[in-house]
Amino acid sequence: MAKWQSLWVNANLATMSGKGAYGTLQDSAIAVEDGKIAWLGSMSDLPGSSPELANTVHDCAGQWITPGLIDCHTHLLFGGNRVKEFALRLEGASYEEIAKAGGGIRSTVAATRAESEDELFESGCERLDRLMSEGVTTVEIKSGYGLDTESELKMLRVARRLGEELPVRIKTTFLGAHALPAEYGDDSAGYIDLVCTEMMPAAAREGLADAVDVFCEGIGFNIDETRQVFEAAASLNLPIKGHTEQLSNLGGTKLVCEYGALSADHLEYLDEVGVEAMADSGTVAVLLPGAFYFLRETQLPPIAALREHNVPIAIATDLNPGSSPAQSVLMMLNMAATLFQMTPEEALSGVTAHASRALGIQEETGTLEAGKSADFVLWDISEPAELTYWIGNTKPVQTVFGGTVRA
Ligand code: DI6
Ligand code: FE
Repeated sequence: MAKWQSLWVNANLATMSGKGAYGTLQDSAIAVEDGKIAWLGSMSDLPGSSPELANTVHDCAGQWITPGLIDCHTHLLFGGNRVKEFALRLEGASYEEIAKAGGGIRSTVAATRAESEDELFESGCERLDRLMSEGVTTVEIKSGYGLDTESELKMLRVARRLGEELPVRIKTTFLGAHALPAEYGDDSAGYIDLVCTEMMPAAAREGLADAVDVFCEGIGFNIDETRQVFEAAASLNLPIKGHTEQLSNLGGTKLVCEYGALSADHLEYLDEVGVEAMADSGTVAVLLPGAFYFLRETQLPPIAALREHNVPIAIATDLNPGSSPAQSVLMMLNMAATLFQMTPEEALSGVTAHASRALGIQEETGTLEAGKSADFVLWDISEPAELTYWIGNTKPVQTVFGGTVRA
């Protein structure tokens, strides 16, 4: 028999698929060939001794392996920061008041437009490195701080380039409908028209968008405008996601579900009708505890109802300068548990199996299963719940992306 390229032995696997807590396989091994998981199972089922079976053998000495972590909702590319706005909010100004006064997203748009592709790439690299240092192997990156055709395309090109130059999988989302840019005054209709007839088709033509998202909100876009954007996405065969029910309930979640959305995200103000719509359409609920925390929100997302209807729940950083300057996925696991009372197992599913579904890449990554990309992380922990338990500074022993150990 030909040898496998590499083999990890004496590990406990949190496969995040199959039966039992964390889909655990104790005292097990993972074999890798051509960037994929070629085999996994119990040490006692290995068809020979390790050195005979693979060219490279890694002894995990009883440590744990999880799937590579997935941050399925970020706005990782932006110019500047909003530290001054943070100070204003601490003095009592609300996020919405700041947005209405022309600050908020618009101030980041000005700073992002002013940066070159190389500048955006550089700061993006730094943030991405921080996520990757915690075992993240897939990151979704949204546009939405350009808000004119060239600047939106610039953001998406930079996101693609990050995926080409760094050992990480990047999925891009076109979020042209994030806010109304200042030069449009109150001409929302005119701007949505630009998004649908110019920006989105251009992004699609260049293959720059893996999905389309809308900020459906009082300070974002209304239901009719959101529908228009989704119609345009559907005509370009682009999958849909939505920022819905974050600050109020406009019924955006029900709408995204009509379009078979991959995910509906935020959801603090989601009601029972919305939860049922999600269950019917198989849409993933992406919860963003960093934004909940940083905006000092008190309205909790309807976790119990989501559980009851078996809606898969993902967790992400929402990494952005305004509502969630969160650069740690593991910190979000802890917040999901402490703020949302999710179990450590639900939290870990939220950044692995369920996060892959939120990006439509569940056949490729998100669980440890033969045939999937060999994206996994070795941890020096006594049990998987430790990943949720510690607040900050848990680092992997090793991260493997597409079968290659990341430096
Ligand atoms: N909701 C959010 O939390 C981010 N975007 C959105 O639609 C915040 C974006 C920002 O404040 O810059
Ligand atoms: Fe967001």
